[in-house]
Amino acid sequence: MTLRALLWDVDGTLAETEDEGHRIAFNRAFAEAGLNWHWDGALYGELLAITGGKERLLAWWRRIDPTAADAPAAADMVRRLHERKTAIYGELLSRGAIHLRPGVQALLLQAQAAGLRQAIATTTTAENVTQLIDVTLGPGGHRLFEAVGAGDVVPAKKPAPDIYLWVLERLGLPAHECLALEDSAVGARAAQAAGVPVLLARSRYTGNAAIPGCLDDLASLEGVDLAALQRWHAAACERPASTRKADMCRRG
Ligand code: XBP
Ligand code: MG
Repeated sequence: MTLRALLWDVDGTLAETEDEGHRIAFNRAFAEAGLNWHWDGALYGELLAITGGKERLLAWWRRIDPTAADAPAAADMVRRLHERKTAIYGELLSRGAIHLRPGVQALLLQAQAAGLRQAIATTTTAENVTQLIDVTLGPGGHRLFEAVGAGDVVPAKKPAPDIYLWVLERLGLPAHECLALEDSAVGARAAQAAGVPVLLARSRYTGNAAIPGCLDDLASLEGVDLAALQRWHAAACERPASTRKADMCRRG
C-alpha cells in the first residue's frame, strides 16, 4: 500500500501552540475584558477535551455560570473574546514566541522532496495556521500544503471525523493512502473515525493515558524520517483485520 499524503494536525503536533500561544492569549483576553477567569496549565489540559476556542470558552462559561452562558448576549461575548484572543495569539506568533517542534520541518521538507502530498487538518482558526506557516516556514511554506482544513470550515470539530473527510475530499485520496500526524486523543479519534491511520507524537498536554489504535506512540518527531513513516503505514495495512478499522486499509 503506497503512502501518498501526510495529514498534519497543527496544535501540539506542528508546534506546542497551546502553552506557547493559545493559553496565554485566552488569559490575556480575559484580563483585558475585566474577567477574573484564568486558565492555569492543569485546568487548560482538562479544557482541551473541548476542541475549538469558541466552543471551549462557552463550555467553561457554562461550567462556572450556566445562567449567564445561556443568556442571549453570551454568543456575542464569546465571539468578541475569541476575536481578541486570536489577535493576541497572532501578536505572540509575530514576536517569535512559537516554534515548530523538533523534527517537524525536516519531515515536511523530506516529504515534499519525495513528492508526497501534504495537507493540514486542524480545529484551530484558519488565520492562526496561515500565520504559523508564515513565521515558522516563511511565505514558501504555504506551498508545502495542498489543502488546509481549519476551524469552522466544517460544523463538527474533532473528535468528529469531518475535518479529515473534508481534507480527503480536497485531495481526492482514499483514507488508507494517507497518514495522520496527531498529538491528542481527540485528534487521533477524528482521524481514525475517517479511516486514516494515525501516528501519535505526544505533546505537553497529551498526558499518559493510553490512546488506542495508533501506529506508534512517540514522544517527539525528532529523528523520524520518511522511510519510517512509510514503514509504519505499510505495517498498518498488514495488521490482521480484527486489530484495525475495517475501512482503514482497503486494498484496491
Ligand atoms: C487544537 C484546538 C484549538 C486550539 C485553539 O486544535 O482545540 O481549539 O486550542 O484554537 P488541533 P482556536 O490540535 O486540531 O490543531 O481558538 O483558534 O479555536
Ligand atoms: Mg493537536
